[in-house]
Amino acid sequence: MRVFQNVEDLGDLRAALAEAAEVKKDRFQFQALGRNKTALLIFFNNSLRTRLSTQKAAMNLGMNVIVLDVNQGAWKLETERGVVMDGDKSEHLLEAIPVMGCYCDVIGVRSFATFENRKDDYEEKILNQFIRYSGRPVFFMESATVHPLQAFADLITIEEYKRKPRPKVVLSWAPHPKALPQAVPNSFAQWMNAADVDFVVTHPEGYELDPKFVGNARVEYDQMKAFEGADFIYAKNWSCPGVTRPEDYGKVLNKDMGWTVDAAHMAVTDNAYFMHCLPVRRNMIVTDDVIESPQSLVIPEAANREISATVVLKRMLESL
Ligand code: AN0
Ligand code: CP
Repeated sequence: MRVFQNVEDLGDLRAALAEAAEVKKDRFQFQALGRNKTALLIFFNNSLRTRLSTQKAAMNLGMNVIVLDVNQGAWKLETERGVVMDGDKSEHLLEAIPVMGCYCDVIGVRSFATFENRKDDYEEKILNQFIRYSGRPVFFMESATVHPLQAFADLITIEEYKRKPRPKVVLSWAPHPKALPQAVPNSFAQWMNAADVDFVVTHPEGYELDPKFVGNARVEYDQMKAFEGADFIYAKNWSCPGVTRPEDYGKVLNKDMGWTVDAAHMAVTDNAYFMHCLPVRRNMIVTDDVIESPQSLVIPEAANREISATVVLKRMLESL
């Protein structure tokens, strides 16, 4: 595997889930694969889980790991061609990327949406430059539009906890004070569409996800109705994707606290599990009692980030 961005990059999803279960039985069984190989993890944005779980995954496989926080200690990077670099940016991405490629065998990159320009974000301008110019396999650690390591971990978690062959999974928008990217809901929708689940998306009007990710998934604007009989509730805030009104891209259009996932919402489900990728703002997205309940899977989900990253790095090492 040379690029890990979309669910299709894993090929057969059942086989990938079986591989994840195999890795989970003994996460150190492939130590020899990574000997004398180096993973470089580049962060343009903050992270707790992705940073730790991906580093751990690389170590499980016997790799060496270098982590670079671009905004702490590296030169400030220009990303546009044609710019006269007389400002505060000392280096261009077009030199920095191949240089980074010299020191590693695989590269992971986190670079969030900037919300400056929908087209640039949805064309994955930054990550595509890493793919093109690094000369290395590249895996997405949350890009402008996708967070596949999270979605893979979420699917592993659903596989582990489902109580029926085809569970009802609901992706629910929830309120948040700041504008957040669409990467997590985009990938979650893409992966659920590929998995064997009954998938429903619920959000206020104006928050329609890009058709490229949401596909033909059922959209229900009445959140309570969407929750009825659900087996898994996956809460997440996202800012306006700008599908119907491009001028609203990246804006916070709604802060309606009626969408916060609380006990009354959970009561209409089929004793559903609660999921969130974290970090989560309590009593905005979800109430204390729901996230602390026995039905909350937020910690097992985070733990499975190590498993999804181990499978992805293993696949990349096998293709070197
Ligand atoms: C990010 C987001 O919503 O995409 C990262 C989530 C994994 N969250 C924040 O920036 C708070
Ligand atoms: N879920 C997730 O990716 O968390 P971090 O932003 O802390 O890496």
